[in-house]
Amino acid sequence: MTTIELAADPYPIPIDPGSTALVIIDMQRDFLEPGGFGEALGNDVGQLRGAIAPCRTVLEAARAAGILVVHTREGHAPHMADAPPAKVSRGKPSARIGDPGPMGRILIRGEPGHDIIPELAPAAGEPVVDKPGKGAFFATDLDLILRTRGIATLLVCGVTTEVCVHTTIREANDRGYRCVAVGDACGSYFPEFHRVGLAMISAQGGIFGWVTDSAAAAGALA
Ligand code: TIU
Repeated sequence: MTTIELAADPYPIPIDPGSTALVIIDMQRDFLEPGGFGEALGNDVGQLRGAIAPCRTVLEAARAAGILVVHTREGHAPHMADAPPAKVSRGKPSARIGDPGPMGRILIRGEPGHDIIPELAPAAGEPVVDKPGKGAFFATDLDLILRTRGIATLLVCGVTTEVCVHTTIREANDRGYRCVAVGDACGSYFPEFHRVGLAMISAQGGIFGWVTDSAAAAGALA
């Protein structure tokens, strides 16, 4: 076991690459490109693009270091029997989940909008976890994948900071994983929610985990 120290808030965290996974949350066209779910909810999708390059930096470092990389995607089956009406009917979006859009049916598996953006396309052999909810552990086999590989620590990137990244980190923390959010590799439609979302993770001595940045994470894995 090799241990490396990763600079983070609220204090540096020792990392064993052999028991560490990179989890990239929902870097899908539906959230990052015009015409998808994020825009249908009334959001400026351009707010998320700053997370792409930092995500790529960490992804390349993780691949070079040989650590497990897991990608997640939020979405529903074409029949939508897994889409709770309470989720589908929420708010006043310009298009609802399952409606046709320029990238296919909104947030539906198999449609172009559901794909991960090309810049962060999964490599062969990297697990892609399809999730119906905001958290990546709910109704998925993520916990089984991580435990099977002996993973204890998660580096977490993706979108959006205060929604799917936060929910996943909270779920993981309760399951006993050490979570490190890679702050600049996360993004929100609301800069203030991004800032406060990260602060909420590392506050109180790291109540949900740690926060680092892409340069520190990539440097530690090099
Ligand atoms: N709306 C929003 O901020 N996020 C989501 O609906 N899903 C994810 O965060 N992936």
